[in-house]
Amino acid sequence: MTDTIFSKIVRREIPADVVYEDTEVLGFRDLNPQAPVHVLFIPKRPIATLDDAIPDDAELLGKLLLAAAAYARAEGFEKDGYRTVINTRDHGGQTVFHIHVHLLAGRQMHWPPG
Ligand code: DGP
Repeated sequence: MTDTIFSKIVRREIPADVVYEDTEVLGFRDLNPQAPVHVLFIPKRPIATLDDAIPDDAELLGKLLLAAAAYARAEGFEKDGYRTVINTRDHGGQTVFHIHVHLLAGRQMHWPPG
């Protein structure tokens, strides 16, 4: 897949407000936050979209979700709750083609989304 801005963030070629990191996952604040807390969790090894994920990616995808949950718990959001979102391609609203989980917290979310 082609390089995206998120791979540049992983390589520290452009700055980001990194709030979570382990060997395979990076979490950093979204540039355009949609909630008081809006963090993006990405695998350091890029996958373009959820649709591009294959069975061999299952463990990595699981780690992505568990990283978001661990961060939310560490920040104390688990009691009130939070939202996790993966946008996929055009109709999903995806703009950066390096898979990412949005973690939104700190306010009441509504359903259905727009
Ligand atoms: P999506 O629409 O699901 O592809 O979300 C992409 C998000 O990435 C969007 O909410 C804005 C954020 N974003 C785009 N470029 C940058 C950047 O350079 N730095 C950071 N921190 N966030 C970015």
